[in-house]
Amino acid sequence: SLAVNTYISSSLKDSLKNQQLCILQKKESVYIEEPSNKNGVISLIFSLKEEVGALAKVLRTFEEKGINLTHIESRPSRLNKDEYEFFINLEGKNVPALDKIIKSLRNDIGVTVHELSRTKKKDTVPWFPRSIQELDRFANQILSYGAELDADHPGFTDPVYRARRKEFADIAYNYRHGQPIPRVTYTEEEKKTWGTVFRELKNLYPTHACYEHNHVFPLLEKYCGYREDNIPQLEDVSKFLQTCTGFRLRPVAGLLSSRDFLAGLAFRVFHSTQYIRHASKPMYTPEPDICHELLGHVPLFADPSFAQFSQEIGLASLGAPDDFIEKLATVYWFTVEFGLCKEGDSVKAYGAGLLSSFGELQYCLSNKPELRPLVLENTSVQEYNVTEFQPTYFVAESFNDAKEKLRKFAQTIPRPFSVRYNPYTQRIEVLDNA
Ligand code: HBI
Ligand code: NLE
Ligand code: FE
Repeated sequence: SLAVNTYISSSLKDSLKNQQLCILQKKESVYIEEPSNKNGVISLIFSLKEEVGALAKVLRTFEEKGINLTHIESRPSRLNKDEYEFFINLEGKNVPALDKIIKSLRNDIGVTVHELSRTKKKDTVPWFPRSIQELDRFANQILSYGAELDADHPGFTDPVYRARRKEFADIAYNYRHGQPIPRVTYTEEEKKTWGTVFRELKNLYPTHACYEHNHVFPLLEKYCGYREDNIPQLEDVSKFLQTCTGFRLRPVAGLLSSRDFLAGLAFRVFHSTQYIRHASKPMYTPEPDICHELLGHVPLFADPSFAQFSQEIGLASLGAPDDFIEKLATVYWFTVEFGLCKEGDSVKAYGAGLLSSFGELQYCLSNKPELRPLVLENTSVQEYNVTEFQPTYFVAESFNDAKEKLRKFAQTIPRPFSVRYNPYTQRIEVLDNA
């Protein structure tokens, strides 16, 4: 079992850090220790009756089990005049062997052994939420483009837009699990931006979007108020998704770190922005906005198989090492966000970043970008930028092929424990493999 132990502050670094994404609010993260104790130093004190060869006998036990002593001191015992005490340090690489030695010293040779310390290896498992309520901790861990805007953002010099973004950020910061998502009255300008994006995309979907997306879209029009003249409310969409697949939305002020974002998926929670892109650039924005979430992501979360797959990716990410998270986020980027797949003789878009940008949706199926087959060994280490049209896309044999590949990749995670989600308690159960 994993003991919550040390608290070290974490820098929210992941693949997005290369882009000029600054960190708005850093928070201390809790780290838990690895259950095994592979390279720690172990200190023991044992006492022996003064007798020829007594020490040698004990040392031979360590030798036989291949355990290296790094330090030894002796002193006469103060309690028992005819005894000596030995203080030793040894390398704690082979803990099971050591446990056997201590047992044998005590039982077979009759030595008194005091275990002083097992200083733990500094290797730690990153903190991860164990219950759905704990997702509340992510609220103020937003990478750039939260309430503050970077200088190159189209809304940077627009004070009205900036004030509006602050209102949305406050909703997200104050939101707690279980509350209804506050409804927002969108301004005429915001509705106009949505209308443009909605109209342009709706024209492209029949020819450019994958089957699954086109299949669900009419349901969202029927049940969630998806219309050119209406920006749907997150609360209504969240309720709808819960009836389809148990996925729910929670409002977020901006881009989360990959680790936090993926962790939400383990609980079937999708972090969704609520603000809309700046009116001056409807056809493409680098950051997620309500158009991206509702038009790009939501349709697929209503699909049971995609929902299951998304949760598996989330579960695989919990407590995973940083380099694995980076790779997982990269394949997520080239599949869930920017993936293309074959459908009969044609190629279609299933990536949410494509399905929410009428600029990039047209571009990705033009002859301009480079298309490569989806091979995760290559895809997982591909560099990418997050602020412009992608120069390269990876094409899966089918939407299911992409899901299967990413699912297999997620199962390769190096972790000394496994996790499963208990939907009744909405908690993660950790199974110790050590
Ligand atoms: N944060 N709010 C938010 N929305 C996303 O879609 C999102 C994110 N952080 C990272 C991310 N997506 C992915 O591109 C991967 O890094 C996991
Ligand atoms: N470029 C997308 C859009 O304009 O809708 C958003 C991508 C978010 C990762
Ligand atoms: Fe996205």
